[in-house]
Amino acid sequence: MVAECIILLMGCIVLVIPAPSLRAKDISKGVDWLTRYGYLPAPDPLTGRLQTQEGLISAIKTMQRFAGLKETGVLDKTTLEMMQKPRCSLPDIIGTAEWMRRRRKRYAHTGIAWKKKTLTWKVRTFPKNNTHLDSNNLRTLMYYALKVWGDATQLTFHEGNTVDADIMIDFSRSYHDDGYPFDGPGGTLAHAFFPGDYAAAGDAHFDDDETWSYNTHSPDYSTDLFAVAVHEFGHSLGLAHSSAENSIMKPYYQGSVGNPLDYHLPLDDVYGIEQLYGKKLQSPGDTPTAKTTVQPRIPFSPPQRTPQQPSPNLPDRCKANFDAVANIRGEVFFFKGKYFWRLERSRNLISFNAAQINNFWQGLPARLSRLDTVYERMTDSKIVFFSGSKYWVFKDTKAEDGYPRPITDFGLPSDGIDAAFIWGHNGKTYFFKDSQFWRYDESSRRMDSGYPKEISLWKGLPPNFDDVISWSNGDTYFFKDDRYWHFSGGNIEASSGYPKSVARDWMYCTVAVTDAPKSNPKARSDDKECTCSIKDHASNLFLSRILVLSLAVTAICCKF
Ligand code: NFH
Ligand code: ZN
Ligand code: ZN
Repeated sequence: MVAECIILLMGCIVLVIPAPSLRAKDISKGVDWLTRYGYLPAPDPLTGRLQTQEGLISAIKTMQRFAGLKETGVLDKTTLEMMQKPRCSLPDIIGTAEWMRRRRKRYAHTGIAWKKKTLTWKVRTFPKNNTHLDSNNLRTLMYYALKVWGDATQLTFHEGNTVDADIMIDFSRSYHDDGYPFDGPGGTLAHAFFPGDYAAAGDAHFDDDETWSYNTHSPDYSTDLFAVAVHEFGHSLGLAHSSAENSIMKPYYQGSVGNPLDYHLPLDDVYGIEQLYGKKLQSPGDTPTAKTTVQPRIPFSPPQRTPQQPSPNLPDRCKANFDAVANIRGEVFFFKGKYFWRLERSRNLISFNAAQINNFWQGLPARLSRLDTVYERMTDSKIVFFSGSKYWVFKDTKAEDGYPRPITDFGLPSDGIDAAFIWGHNGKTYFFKDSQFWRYDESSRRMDSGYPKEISLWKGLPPNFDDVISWSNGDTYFFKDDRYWHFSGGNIEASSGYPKSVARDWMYCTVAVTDAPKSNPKARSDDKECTCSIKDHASNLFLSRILVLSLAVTAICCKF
């Protein structure tokens, strides 16, 4: 019974084997129970169905572990019976009315907070092979990452010397004695334990197989420790993931957040943490006493930057001519050879220097010399990579088992394609090769009839282009060499003034170009009216998506 009353929630995504099919009534009962008792945070509209299901399995496992049951991740008979037993005081933590009210917010929290306002922390183990961060800098970074939360609440943090500090910080790799092994470079970067009365509560673990750095656009494609630490400490204090656009509690790493000294919590996170610990009474600068007590005791020396000499083997981003371009969760990835660049949602390039595909996307053959196209699948947010006659399906940054498979699975010619994307106006996947294109329906996993058609239907577009993406507002961008074309909304004719320079408008290069005035790919000044009428049937799933995507679009083209 005691074990039953402990809640341990991992603030991370744990990959698990999918559960065999369960009865709908049992699932809904189980979900209710897990949500009521805080094992399952509010569903995340951003990450969608798949992660919710995985979150569910992981929550079931946690529940099973603490109930002393076999950790199957399945709502079997024993688990459901256990859920029907009487409970201790936990339901008071997340009252139904309060819970429903909170669910309308983007942020989510566990409802479980520390009962004290002063917390201690300690770095127990340091990164093993890190030249960027010595232990003093690392501790300073942790100090600032906690201070971010302290500045928004009445919480204060003290670096402790004992092994029983509230927030123990470790750098570990692979298996490290908590049942949540890390996964090597890339993938999961860190995890943290929510507050509670158990030993690991509040602790934060960072995957020591990552290359950690801070406030630097490092050439080795390192991960910004400060950004990840702020996220993890949010979990340590009781926050779950948020779907808000600019929240640090989003489940995806969003790149460096810049200088720790200038960083302020996004509003969504301020609201979230205030719900748990109350508002800050005075603004941080107002209290001289607070100021003296929170001054760092450790020096904050500038990062040791690796000299940024472009390696002769690395591709030049300003030459553009990308193999593939993909919009993955709102970020744009440009692939060339074995390398890629990543443009954050804020339109910052994470690094001017190319990163190795295999360091981030795991499961492609090391010898693969180039990709043809990449797209994020509408139905389950998995990412599909095409190269030659083969394709791979990725869940987050890892290839799933069973791949590569032949692209003839899609009904495509076996010798490779040029481009693929999801057209925001009908949710269909389009494949392009030479002067032809196909339309594919992901839900029925079939090519629509009447295809291939001629690319010339998209007016103003060259054949054999490199790739195509859709933008979050429903617009489409086609890329070929150093040029790109813009198609507004559901238009089938390129906007006027295009093509423009990819290097200049996407890659932050200064280039001599001949086209019209400097433009921002987001700008809609040269939009044309859509000329066709609504024809395509939209599924329910798609409808909800299209509402977000294209409120401004009045017509959908039927030609395709
Ligand atoms: C993370 N998490 O590692 C990622 N996400 O973006 N890799 C999360 C931490 C980031 C811990 O509390 C895990 O939530 C991965 C995957 C948000 C700092 C999305 C691939 C799982 C680059
Ligand atoms: Zn997280
Ligand atoms: Zn761990």
